[in-house]
Amino acid sequence: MGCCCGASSPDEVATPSPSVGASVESRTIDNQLKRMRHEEEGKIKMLLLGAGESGKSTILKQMRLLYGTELSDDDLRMYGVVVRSNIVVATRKLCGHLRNLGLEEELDRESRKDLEDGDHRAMTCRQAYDELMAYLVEFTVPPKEMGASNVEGGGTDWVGQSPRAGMSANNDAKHFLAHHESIRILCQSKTMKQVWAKRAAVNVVDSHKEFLNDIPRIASPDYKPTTQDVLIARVRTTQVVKERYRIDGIDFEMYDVGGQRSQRRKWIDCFDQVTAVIFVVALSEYDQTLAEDKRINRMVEALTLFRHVSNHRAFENSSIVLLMNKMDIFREKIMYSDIAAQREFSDYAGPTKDFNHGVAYFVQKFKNCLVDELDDSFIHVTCATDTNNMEVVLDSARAIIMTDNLKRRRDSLKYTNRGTLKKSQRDLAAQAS
Ligand SMILES: Nc1nc2c(ncn2[C@@H]2O[C@H](COP(=O)(O)OP(=O)(O)OP(=O)(O)O)[C@@H](O)[C@H]2O)c(=O)[nH]1
Ligand SMILES: [Mg+2]
Repeated sequence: MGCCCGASSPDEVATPSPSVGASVESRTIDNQLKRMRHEEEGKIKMLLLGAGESGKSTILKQMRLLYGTELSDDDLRMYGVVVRSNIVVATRKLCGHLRNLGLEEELDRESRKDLEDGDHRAMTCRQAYDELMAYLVEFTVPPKEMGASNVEGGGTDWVGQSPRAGMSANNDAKHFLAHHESIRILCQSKTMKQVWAKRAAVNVVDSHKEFLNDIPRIASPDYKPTTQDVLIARVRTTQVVKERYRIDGIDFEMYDVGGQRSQRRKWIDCFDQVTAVIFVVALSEYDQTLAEDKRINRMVEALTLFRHVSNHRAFENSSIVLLMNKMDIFREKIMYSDIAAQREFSDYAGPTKDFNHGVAYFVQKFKNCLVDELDDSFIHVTCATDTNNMEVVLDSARAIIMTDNLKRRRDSLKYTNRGTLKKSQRDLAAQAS
């Protein structure tokens, strides 16, 4: 956000004549500036804001990877459980969607064809689907018994259970170990590929495709999550998370909040003395609806939220950095999901399947939400799961925030000082008359 101080126009400000008073004023400004610079060097408070699933926590994970301490085995076990549970959640949604799309017969045909072609796997894709529907979606049969090695405390399974991941994730992780072969077979089917292409209606996390394509590795007893797995693992934020990092001698205090509607009333608690808001938007979600309200388009929600945040009084003196995130998914998605085909974005007049035009269109929509001009240097197109990209973006955002903050404080001082001088002149005039 540009400078937002209540500036008076130059005509209103009386030019001070050189005097002892003026030089004292100028020394005072210098001292105040020095103090503020020290304050700045002491702490920069940054808020990560944006709608649910836009990528805020992933950015915080990148901060941890780039500037924080290494993840412990306990952390990795927790993420291992989350990854396995993410797969089960995605499978449930995709199986339900396959049925709703009326593709069960298609699956039957595919199974028959596989058998005719001499593909005699232990299970057909239809059998895999039936098993998953029964155990994971409709719960028509009790949970499968699992070998002791896969339960309680780990056994020979490195990940085992993690109390930090919560009961529901641990249960899903157990289901994963019991049904991973069926999940793998179903995900490889052509029918499931059709379901995947139509996933927007059921809000499957796009990046979880990487997990679905890598089931045997994740099911292995030796499985230990990689950095990429940690970045792709999804845990909905339900508490305000505060973390501190010391970067180049400066303390950064980062706040991550839950973006879903039910979480937003907690935001206000961290609105005080904010140096910068990093507003995260998922570019790829232009054709999806909210997890919490299926009637509302996600991009429309992000625009409404951005308008509210960027014009909020609490951020009058804060920098606003806009991250247009999930560019990797956006690049892929525009190839089959036309922007102009979305009712909310039917005014898109650019060419179809064009990344640059698409990005520019959405950037302009966000710029239009602001009263002040948002300089392009405050906008980045990002992929939060790509550490190299995020290192460059976070470095550049840090630099621009520091510069903007110093400039805005200087301007604010200048105006305050002008106000003081004007008042002294009025006092002198009053005395003289
Ligand atoms: N492919 C890809 N996936 C991303 C990107 N950014 C985030 N994700 C994934 O999107 C999912 C949601 O990201 P989060 O960081 O949990 O989103 P959030 O904004 O913190 O969501 P809330 O906590 O609900 O507010 C995770 O599975 C991430 O790995 C990106 O740029 N590209
Ligand atoms: Mg989060």
